[in-house]
Amino acid sequence: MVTLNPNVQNGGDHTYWSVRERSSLCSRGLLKCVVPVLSLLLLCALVGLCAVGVLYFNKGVSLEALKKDISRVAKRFSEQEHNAKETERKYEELKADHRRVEGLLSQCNETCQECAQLEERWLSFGVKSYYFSNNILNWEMSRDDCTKKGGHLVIITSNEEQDFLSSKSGDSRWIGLNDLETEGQWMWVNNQSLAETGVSFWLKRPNDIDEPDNFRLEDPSGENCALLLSEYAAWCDAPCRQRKKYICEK
Ligand SMILES: [Ca+2]
Ligand SMILES: [Ca+2]
Repeated sequence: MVTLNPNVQNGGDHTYWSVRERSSLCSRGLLKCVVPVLSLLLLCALVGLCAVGVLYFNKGVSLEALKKDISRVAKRFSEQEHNAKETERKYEELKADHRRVEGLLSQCNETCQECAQLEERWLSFGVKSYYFSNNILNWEMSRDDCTKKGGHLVIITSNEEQDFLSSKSGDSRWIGLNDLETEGQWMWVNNQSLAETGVSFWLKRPNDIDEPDNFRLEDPSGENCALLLSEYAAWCDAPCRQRKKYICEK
């Protein structure tokens, strides 16, 4: 510590001002050292603050982008979910269509098989073939259907033929015999009379009226068409408008 005496002259003045100058110089040097350091620190602080600001901004931007991405993904997921449900709905519809088509195909196959069976229902006996219908028609429609099939209602001309048809018939069936034109005058569909063929198989009832009886209770016009009764292996006359199975021949 330097103690200065203001009363000291000459040499004393020199010492006093030297100390003051040194002190002043030292303060200025210290100031010169501190200011840059403080400036540097301030600069660093500013840079740091800017860096933090940039980072914060970037994080904010990233967060916004992330939110947008999440929103986009959620929207896409929702669309995919909707598409999946739509696809599932269409799949169920296709399955229903498939079942329906299978049903139709099955019906078609059954029909085709039935057609094939009908075609195969032409049974051969001797030199002739016989068709035993599954459908039922009145006598005239039966006659016409046999014609469409390339044949005619059956004409029975022998015991063997009668036995064969009776054994295969399984039901009452129209045959090609009628007395439509003249009551009691039975004619085959080829215009040959029953008397000409030489054989007949009318049902006989020991204790009742034999066939043909031209019974008129059901049809006042009588019974003018002939049925083969497989149960009795015999014939009867019946109202022509009745719907029955029938036998074609070709
Ligand atoms: Ca008759
Ligand atoms: Ca009768």
